[in-house]
Amino acid sequence: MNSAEISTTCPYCGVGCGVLAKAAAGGEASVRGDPDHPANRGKLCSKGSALGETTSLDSRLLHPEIGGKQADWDTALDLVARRFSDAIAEHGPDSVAFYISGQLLTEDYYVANKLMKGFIGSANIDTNSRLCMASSVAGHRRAFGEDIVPGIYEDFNEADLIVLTGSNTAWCHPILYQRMLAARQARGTKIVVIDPRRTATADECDLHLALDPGTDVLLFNGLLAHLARVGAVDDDYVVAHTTGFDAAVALAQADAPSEEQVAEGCGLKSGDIRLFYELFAATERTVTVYSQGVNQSAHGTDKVNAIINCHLATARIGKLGAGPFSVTGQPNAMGGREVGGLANQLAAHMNFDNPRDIDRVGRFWRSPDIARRAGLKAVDMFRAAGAGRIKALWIMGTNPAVSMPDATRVRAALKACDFVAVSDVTRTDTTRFADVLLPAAAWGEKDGTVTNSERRLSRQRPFLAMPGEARPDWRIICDAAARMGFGAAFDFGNPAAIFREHAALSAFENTGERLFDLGALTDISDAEYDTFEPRHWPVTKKASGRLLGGGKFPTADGRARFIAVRQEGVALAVSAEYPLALNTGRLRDQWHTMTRTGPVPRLMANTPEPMVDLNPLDAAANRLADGDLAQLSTRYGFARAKVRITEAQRPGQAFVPMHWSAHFAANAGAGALATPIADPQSGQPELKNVPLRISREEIAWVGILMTRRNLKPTGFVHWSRQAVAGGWVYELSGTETPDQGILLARGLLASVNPDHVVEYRDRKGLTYRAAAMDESCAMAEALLVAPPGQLPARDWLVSLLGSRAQLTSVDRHALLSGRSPAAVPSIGRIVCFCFNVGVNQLADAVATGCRSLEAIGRELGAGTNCGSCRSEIRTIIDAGRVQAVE
Ligand SMILES: Nc1nc2c(c(=O)[nH]1)N[C@H]1C(S)=C(S)[C@@H](COP(=O)(O)OP(=O)(O)OC[C@H]3O[C@@H](n4cnc5c(=O)[nH]c(N)nc54)[C@H](O)[C@@H]3O)O[C@H]1N2
Ligand SMILES: Nc1nc2c(c(=O)[nH]1)N[C@H]1C(S)=C(S)[C@@H](COP(=O)(O)OP(=O)(O)OC[C@H]3O[C@@H](n4cnc5c(=O)[nH]c(N)nc54)[C@H](O)[C@@H]3O)O[C@H]1N2
Ligand code: SF4
Ligand SMILES: [Mo]
Repeated sequence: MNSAEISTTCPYCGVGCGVLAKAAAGGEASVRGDPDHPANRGKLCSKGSALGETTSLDSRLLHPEIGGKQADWDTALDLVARRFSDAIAEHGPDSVAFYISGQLLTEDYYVANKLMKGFIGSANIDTNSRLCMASSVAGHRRAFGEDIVPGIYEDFNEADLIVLTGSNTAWCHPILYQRMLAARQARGTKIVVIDPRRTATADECDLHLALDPGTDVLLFNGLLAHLARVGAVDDDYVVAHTTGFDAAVALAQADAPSEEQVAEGCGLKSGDIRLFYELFAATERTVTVYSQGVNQSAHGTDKVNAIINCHLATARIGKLGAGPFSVTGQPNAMGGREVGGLANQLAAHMNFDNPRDIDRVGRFWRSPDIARRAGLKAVDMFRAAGAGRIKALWIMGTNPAVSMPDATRVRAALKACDFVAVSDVTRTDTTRFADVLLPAAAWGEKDGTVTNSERRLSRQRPFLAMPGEARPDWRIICDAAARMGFGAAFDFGNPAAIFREHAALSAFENTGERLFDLGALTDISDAEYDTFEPRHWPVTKKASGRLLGGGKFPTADGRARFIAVRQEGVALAVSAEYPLALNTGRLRDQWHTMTRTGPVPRLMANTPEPMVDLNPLDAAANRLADGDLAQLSTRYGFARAKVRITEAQRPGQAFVPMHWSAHFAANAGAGALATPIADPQSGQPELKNVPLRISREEIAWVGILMTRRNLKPTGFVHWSRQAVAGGWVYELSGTETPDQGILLARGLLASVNPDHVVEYRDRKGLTYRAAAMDESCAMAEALLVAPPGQLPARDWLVSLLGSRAQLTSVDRHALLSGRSPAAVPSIGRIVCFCFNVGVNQLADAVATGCRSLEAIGRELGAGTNCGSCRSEIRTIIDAGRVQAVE
């Protein structure tokens, strides 16, 4: 569509990096970091820099579908509107629901919320932010009276101490992490990491507190008690600007009377705790960053308030280099909070607990019947759908069949629900349940605004044409609203018109009591919207970046509130039956349910298979070796994954990435294992701690299929697949006898012309090797089956898939004999994604004298761009000698 470079924003994490993008050949895009965007100043992480490879995916949804068959937009939208209207007429507004997402732009989000709360008259709209930011929202509201992140990114550059708690920043907010490391270099900023795992983030820090899961409240209560004890409290500030200090300190002291008791309760050394407390007490410029290790907890809101209490006590809020800082996950998590996308918010930071807010929003929207009370939160919404109380459900931009806890029950609910509409850009585990499927415009095509973690609004701009019949989400929602009889209120010509209304609502009857205020943008013209430069809210005549620094808070009395909290027990304790604590989270190169990052070979290279991380002691206790297939069970469900033994995992704990769906593996989903038990304040489920049992799967055969085809194997105990250049690699394994396994695996080979297949089977029926060639004698697929641990090297075969070169007789011979031709050196698993450097190249460089990150950087370039592989490179250097792997 557009051959000129346009400036837009990365659609992945809440850092909100600016991207310069343009269309390239073959539907791909070329992208680079926007040097002028204040969030990233030209840098991009591994995911951002691979964006160009995600735009040409062949799995895009191109047409609406009804019951799995292509339909036209009018018929599809008529059906959605009719099913919603019928349900509302028959069972009332609370019989319908929307489940939406931080993938949506602010304008999409605004109209979805307006339709449900203002016009349908129910607040049954919730978002995947319930699984993500809800505890931070609740904690902010309890402490500040409004959902405010006080700080801005500049604070990371200006801090002398950065506390990262429950945040794997190096992988999940990589560009912010680079800022922190730059501050460390420039001003000696100390970094403390609080995380039960030794993550890549912890690899670079000054102090790592590997606390027991879920014990953050105790740790921060101990800190508050320490601050009070050593006279580090700013008494003037506390007296002038806060309430509740005495009660909070009293409870903290009762909860955490001494460092020894904190050490005992958190599973830490008291010396380490003292070090942290003393550092915090002594360092004026302290930023505490928190993310899902804090939010995704049965006591997430208390964790947030325990942190904020310590910042209030020291008056370190909204000051240069000082403040609590909840980093957002999704590209528009913050925008969703602004429009009120959560079931217990109203709109523009107004709330259901204030009748004047309800009245005000109702008048602004000219609502026929505005919702008057909070709606169902995600977990309850799916329960209600499963129980038949939700008759029509519309899911937009999220994949709950994978990402919701207790996912098996969620799938059953989707199946049971009378009517499910899904708007997505691709097929997912969730779209399988759609009665109506609506193809949405994707990143690169859609047009609107997002807000990042530091409250900075940026534009996403299109540079690609919408493929097929795809339409932007805001338009799909407005068209459905019109068909439900609300056309006048949804008659928006473009995203700018929606944005103007959103800005006007934020300023409506707002004389300063709501800090979220875009008043100065109420009259933004279409042309100004097009050229909008990134800026922080509030956007008023006297706006600034940081908030709350002056000590005035958006509460009734203008004071911040200390919240007295105590350490509660974990939601579910480990037992003899389920002895391990299962933690779930993210990998460096994957995004959520992998719909966009999974098909990109470069992003799959670092961790190609679903795995479970275990401490060596737990592996040994369960007779598990590295690479073994394990069965994982919790009281909610089960999954399978390959064991990865690592000292980074503490004994008694396991870690499974959240990413794998049924598109990429059989039964490897973390969602099926996770508990729906949620924080009572925020309704955010505990996704970081569920009791787990692990056992060895007795595998009798393993196989590997390399193919150009996009297959969905069935009937296998375990399979997973990896995108590679030219196709896919499938890992297969089974408990059947090897000859049965061979039979099963052979069933996957295409019905190719037998003349074009070469195959070998040993006499005992234990191993099998075959290759199928295309018309020009290039390898179209290859299958290897063998007893566990006996598969031959495959790198060279995988490379043949990509190169499409003719199979030489040497190749065929090598294939059938199970030995790779020596000429193909393997670079090994990719470590540095930006420069495509593998573990074997790094090992070679170390062996030939590169003994520092800088030397490696000079030699191979590795680690010199986004930096997210630096800790892994350091580990390789430290190991000194690494076995080359094929
Ligand atoms: N690569 C990548 N980056 C992403 C995403 C992605 O999918 N992939 N997703 C984005 C989104 S939506 C989000 S929400 C963010 C999430 O970003 P993060 O919150 O940084 O990521 P997680 O891996 O979910 O969890 C963070 C850490 O919390 C730790 N943790 C677990 N339990 C506890 C506990 O009791 N206390 C403490 N203190 N820590 C604990 C875990 O061990 C884990 O290392 O990432 C964003 N960025
Ligand atoms: N066990 C466990 N579960 C978790 C977590 C965890 O740490 N552990 N983390 C939770 C968190 S923090 C989050 S944020 C969620 C994320 O969970 P999901 O929201 O389910 O994850 P995504 O894969 O990002 O799903 C987004 C969907 O939107 C589609 N999409 C992308 N762009 C658009 C668009 O413009 N319009 C439309 N209509 N669709 C679009 C994508 O194709 C994809 O199917 O997972 C949560 N679940
Ligand atoms: S840090 Fe986040 S926003 Fe920036 S490029 Fe990486 S994924 Fe995108
Ligand atoms: Mo998230």
